Amino acid sequence: MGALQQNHAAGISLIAFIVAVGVSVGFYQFIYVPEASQKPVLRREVVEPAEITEITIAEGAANAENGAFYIPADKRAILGVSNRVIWHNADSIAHTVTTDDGYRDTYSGVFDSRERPKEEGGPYVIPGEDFEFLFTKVGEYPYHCEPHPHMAGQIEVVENFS
Ligand SMILES: [Cu+2]
Repeated sequence: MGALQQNHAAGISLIAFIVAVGVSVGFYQFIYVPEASQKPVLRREVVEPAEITEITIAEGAANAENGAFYIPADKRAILGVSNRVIWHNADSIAHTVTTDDGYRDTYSGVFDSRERPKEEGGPYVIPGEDFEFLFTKVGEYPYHCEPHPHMAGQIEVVENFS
């Protein structure tokens, strides 16, 4: 091989190397990274919101004439700020907090106090006790009490626009 041909071969190798690097970077940037970021990774403030949204289960709520059941019946929570909701049972009998439409949160599971294991207080929210649920998506979440269907409420989770 002459010096010119050696240079030529080296040039081709260099070009092949540059193309290979380019293909690898392209694969990583345009195929691998977008696929990896499709996994449902929740923002820290969504998993650990700074504030709690509180609902009270009213005294006498089992009675349909009571007028007050979940207080407030409609409540807005902000995703990443106050999307952890706690229901406190201020009544003297047990109630549930049960989704109307079978909503299952990808992080928290089914929105229903009856889904809780016994050691976490389930299935009922007994007098003086709490039920808490972390909503990780924007949406409207209607719910009711299973033994007392006249008890109805709704949580609306909105985006944080501040
Ligand atoms: Cu009830």
